[in-house]
Amino acid sequence: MIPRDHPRYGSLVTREHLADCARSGIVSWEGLIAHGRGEAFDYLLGEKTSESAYHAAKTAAALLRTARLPVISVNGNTAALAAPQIAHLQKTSGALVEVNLFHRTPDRVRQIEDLLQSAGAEVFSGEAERLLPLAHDRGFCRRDGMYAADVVLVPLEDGDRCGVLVEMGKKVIAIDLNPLSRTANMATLTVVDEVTRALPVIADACSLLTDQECQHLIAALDNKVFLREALNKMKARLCDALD
Ligand code: PTJ
Repeated sequence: MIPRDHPRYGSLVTREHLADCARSGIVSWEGLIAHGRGEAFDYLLGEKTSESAYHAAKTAAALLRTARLPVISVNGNTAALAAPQIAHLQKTSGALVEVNLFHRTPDRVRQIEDLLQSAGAEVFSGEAERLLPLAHDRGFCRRDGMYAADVVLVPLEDGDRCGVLVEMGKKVIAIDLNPLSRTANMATLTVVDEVTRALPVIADACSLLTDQECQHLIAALDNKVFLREALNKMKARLCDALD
């Protein structure tokens, strides 16, 4: 249906895929709106990984590599967009992969776990309990998984849970194209990049970084700097467009 020579071919194919995933239940209808917001911010970034985002992704790898119990939290959008990249990151980081949903139904959890498993991820599954102090269903997680984790990666998150995880003393890594979002500002570290671009950079860095490089990256971590650099990048592109 989508002509290959369309200038926005890649973006249209992704939209079509997400719409299919919404029809099958993997992505929530609200997830399509979240994707549109992400696309708008990615336009402002030039749809490329910036130098600053690359550095943030390496720092994310350092946090995952040095964690006692790292967990990758997966929602519907992340599974639909990046199940193979999640499986790859799990292999290089050794993190647990746990599904955590805002619009939670047993059927969606099962569908997303199946999709991740068919992409090669080993999913930490089983009975979830309401362990996080949240009024909505993101409060459900596993006692030996996200609840016990010291580092949690949260791609495409909304702010509430991020804040709660930080209050619980965990290091939270967000992947979020919006540097103004509550999640981006509450996280320990935010990679301001598109999830399918960010995950492979983090995964490769997990394999390549030495222990000493991990320590240096963590010691230099200042999330405000990463957020400011992302905003400056967007500002510069807007100013260039006006010239
Ligand atoms: O699957 P569920 O039920 O858990 O629901 C998931 C959604 C995405 C609906 C839920 O987490 C949500 O409402 O998220 P928000 O509050 O819209 O936040 C999503 C953030 O991710 C926004 O700041 C978007 O800019 C950003 N975003 C969207 N697409 C991408 C992205 N960031 C990185 N890569 C993307 N592809």
